[in-house]
Amino acid sequence: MAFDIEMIEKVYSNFSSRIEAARKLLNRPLTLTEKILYAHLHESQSLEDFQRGGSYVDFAPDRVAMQDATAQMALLQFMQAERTTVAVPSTVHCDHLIQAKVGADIDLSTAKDQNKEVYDFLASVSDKYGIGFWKPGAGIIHQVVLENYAFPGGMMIGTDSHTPNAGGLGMIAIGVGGADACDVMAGLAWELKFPKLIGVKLTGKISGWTSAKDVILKVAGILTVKGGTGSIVEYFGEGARSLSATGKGTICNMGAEIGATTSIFGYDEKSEIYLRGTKRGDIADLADQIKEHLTGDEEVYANPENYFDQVIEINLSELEPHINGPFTPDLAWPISKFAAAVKENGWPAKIEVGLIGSCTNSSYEDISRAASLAQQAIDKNLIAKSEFTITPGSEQVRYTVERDGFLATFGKMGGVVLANACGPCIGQWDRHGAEKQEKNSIITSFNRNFSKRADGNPNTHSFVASPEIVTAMAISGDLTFNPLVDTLTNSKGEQVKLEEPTGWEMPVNGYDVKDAGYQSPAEDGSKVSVIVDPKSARLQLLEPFKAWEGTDLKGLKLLIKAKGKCTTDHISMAGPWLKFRGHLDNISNNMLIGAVNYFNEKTDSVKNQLTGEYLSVPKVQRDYKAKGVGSIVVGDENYGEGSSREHAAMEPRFLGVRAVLVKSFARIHETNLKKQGMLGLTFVNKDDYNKIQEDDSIDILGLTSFAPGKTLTIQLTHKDGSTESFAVAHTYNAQQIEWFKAGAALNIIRAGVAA
Ligand code: MIC
Ligand code: SF4
Repeated sequence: MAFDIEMIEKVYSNFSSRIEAARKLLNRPLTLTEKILYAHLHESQSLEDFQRGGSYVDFAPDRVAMQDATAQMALLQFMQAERTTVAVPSTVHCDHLIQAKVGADIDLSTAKDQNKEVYDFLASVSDKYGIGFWKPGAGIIHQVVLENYAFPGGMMIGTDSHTPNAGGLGMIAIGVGGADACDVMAGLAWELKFPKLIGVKLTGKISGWTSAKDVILKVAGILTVKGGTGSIVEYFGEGARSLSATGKGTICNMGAEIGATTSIFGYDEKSEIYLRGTKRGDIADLADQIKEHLTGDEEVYANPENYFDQVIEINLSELEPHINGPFTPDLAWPISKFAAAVKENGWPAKIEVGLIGSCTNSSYEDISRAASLAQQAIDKNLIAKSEFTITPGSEQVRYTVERDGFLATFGKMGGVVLANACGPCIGQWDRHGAEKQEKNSIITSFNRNFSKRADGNPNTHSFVASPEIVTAMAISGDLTFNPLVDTLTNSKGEQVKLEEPTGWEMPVNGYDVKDAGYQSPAEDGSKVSVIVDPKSARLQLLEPFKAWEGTDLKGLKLLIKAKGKCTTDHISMAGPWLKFRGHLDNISNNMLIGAVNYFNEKTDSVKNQLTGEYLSVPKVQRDYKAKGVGSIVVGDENYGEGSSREHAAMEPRFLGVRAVLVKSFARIHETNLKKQGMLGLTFVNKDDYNKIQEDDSIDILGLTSFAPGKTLTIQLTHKDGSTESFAVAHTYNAQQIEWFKAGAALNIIRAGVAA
């Protein structure tokens, strides 16, 4: 079922010749990233067409993976492409829609009930078009992909920003919006701006309390949430070779939090151990034959400064465990400095809940190491002070760690095992008491900690750490506890210390699973019918967006000038809204409700320029739409960071916003806007952001000669009648300008099919 050895053979058979050609052309040794990218150039693209850095390049990915919350929109779009099957192996994973409330069994059956319509839709579309379907309960997309589909040297796109998790096994795996997935499944090339390269050299060896997670927590602190934008991060060095494949997966997974296009490690002994351990020895055999191509050239790693745009060196032997947060994943604290930071900033020291698992950290190694601490708590008469939950990443891991007794150990410590799904990580957490909005702290082994993300409470201070640290902190119940040096008082009044965690990289008795939760598609999908009830509140067939009217856009109203951080969670919140991911009209009612209005510092309260009233953002925009008035959204730095969800681009498009003008964009969101026929523009001079006033009427000029590399002009007419204008930049290439003109990229595919 799971892997496609023939496809992999085909990919590998191209490797040597392509890489040799690239080496000759560039006349220098190559990084691993370059090798895999060159090996996956689309046939329409010749090697000579481009040099590294900046330009758009067409690629031919080997696979597509989609999770349920984004697959709905991806597949609704794919259905319009009118193909009989997908052009590359693709899978759907039901993980995001399962709410965490009581525990695995009950939550899973409730989810199957509540989401039946959506699961049936996804299952039938998968069946029809030849897509592998992973049922609810099978696990979280990235863990299931790592265990079954990731392979060294491969290239995959996935409709989720943490798709880079597969980089742990040497794959270039990139998060995209559903429209990109739709293109690749329809057999088209996939375009990406050729990335910059950041090299991270790992020396030394990890030990004691430190784990792979701490590498990325440290890197996030160095590079910040923007620092990886437009770059692929390649890890190498003896330290890299000492990390397990799943540990590497954790590092690559959370590379999404620094905005990196993806992250990658080379193929090594640890990759081989993992492939063989997950019953994919035949892939390991094939990879062994072309080993030298599945890592960067020796000269590159010997003198990385000559081949990477930026090099970071981290000595794992000296790396301390880290805790990052609150509210942003790049606020990095070495554990020795954390207690002081908690006190100085007045963060609530009491830890309400510790949560381990998720797509980031739920390997056998993670769980066994965390369980070793839970066992110590039991042996040393310590009673965990915080609540504690475990979210396994896949049924295979869950089954194996249950068999090996770890889940029982957590149970004795008071832990609750949640379903193999995203649950609390994406606001699918029905946390008792969250509605009171009390200031409180939680600590998780997840990757993101934006405001309101876990439980909808803006006052929840969420911190991110390794599963080991989360477990130790949950035992202590206190953010100022440092397990490396501090003692705890046990139930007998004695002072006890937790020893360093221990665990196993791979299960000694192998992985096992009874029912992994996979369903293969029908041999002949033509007889499968996909039904969408026109009255459904959760699914809605798409109507094509209108083509551009061919003129400059004049008299647009300012919908909102967003202040500060505006992630996709602020633009299209998840949690309670996940249920509308297949219904564009309904989900549009959450548009930008989390963004802070610059003019009144409030969320979800903007001025309707036609009536003067302050109302919720979607309400105001619906009024503009009804009256045929276009609008514009203005934002700050790294606008749209976070998720791959294209709803954050489709909602404004659907409701009649014409342009999004910001200081800078996060990569996936910028592409999503372009694909949906929106204008995504950036200030040439960032201070021009200050010129925009609440009652402005805005013109976008220069569209009739819209061309790559050429700025457009914004003209503001202020309330007092005065005007100001300034230049704005864009990154549209010729093809993307066509998307804008056609009203959306999909309109072009549709026209192609019809022709
Ligand atoms: C996330 O971690 O934010 C999500 C939920 O997995 C998203 C995808 C989504 O919004 O459906 C992501 O990271 O892309
Ligand atoms: Fe799911 Fe959280 Fe991972 Fe996103 S980051 S895929 S919501 S577990």
